[in-house]
Amino acid sequence: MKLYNMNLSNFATKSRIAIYDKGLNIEIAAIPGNNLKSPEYLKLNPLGKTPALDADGMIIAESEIINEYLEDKFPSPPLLPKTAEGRARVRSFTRFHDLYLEPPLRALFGQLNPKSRDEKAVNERLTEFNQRLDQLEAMLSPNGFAAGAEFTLADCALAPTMFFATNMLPGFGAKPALEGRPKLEAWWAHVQTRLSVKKALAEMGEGLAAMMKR
Ligand SMILES: N[C@@H](CCC(=O)N[C@@H](CS)C(=O)NCC(=O)O)C(=O)O
Repeated sequence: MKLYNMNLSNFATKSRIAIYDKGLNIEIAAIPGNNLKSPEYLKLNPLGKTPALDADGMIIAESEIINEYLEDKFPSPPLLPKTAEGRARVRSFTRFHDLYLEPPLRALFGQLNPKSRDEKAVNERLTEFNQRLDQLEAMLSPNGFAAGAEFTLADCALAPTMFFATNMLPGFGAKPALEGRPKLEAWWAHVQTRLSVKKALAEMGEGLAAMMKR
């Protein structure tokens, strides 16, 4: 199997964390043509997004579908609880991440340059993102990882986006993401001790440093 990856992508990092945590022998591959819209990559993944998994010939797109597939295919060690209720709890985080938390942060990527920044749009997105962080604070378990004492797909989804949040918000002069959010602060410190997260976030950091250089 092969994961079509970009280290700086929070969605690809979400799937790399699951792969590393399960200790899977999956090749982490560059995007064919080094471009998400190259004809050779679009042929594999018409969405032109990263990540995509080549599961021995079947291409699976969308990070959460990839992670759920990996869980189905390689259930041990598990990244989902055994009970239906536990699974629903984890999935409420992954869905919250994809639908509500990440989009306002993503909308800020195009506003990084202070010279061309649309201040009104930035303020709107920051307000929305802060509301989402408050909702996350309310949802987080006080027991170590996002959904409880066990590391799960919820942590895989949230950690890469929080990497961006903690690195990006100061650049907008915004209130730091962890300030006034004690559960989020405790979770963020704890999740970074997980070796799979440590490795994947270090790779994101390398990707960020390379982008800043450019
Ligand atoms: N919902 C998708 C989002 C993937 C995504 O947007 N990836 C970004 C990189 S972080 C990308 O490929 N962007 C290029 C584009 O949208 O054209 C997933 O969960 O995999």
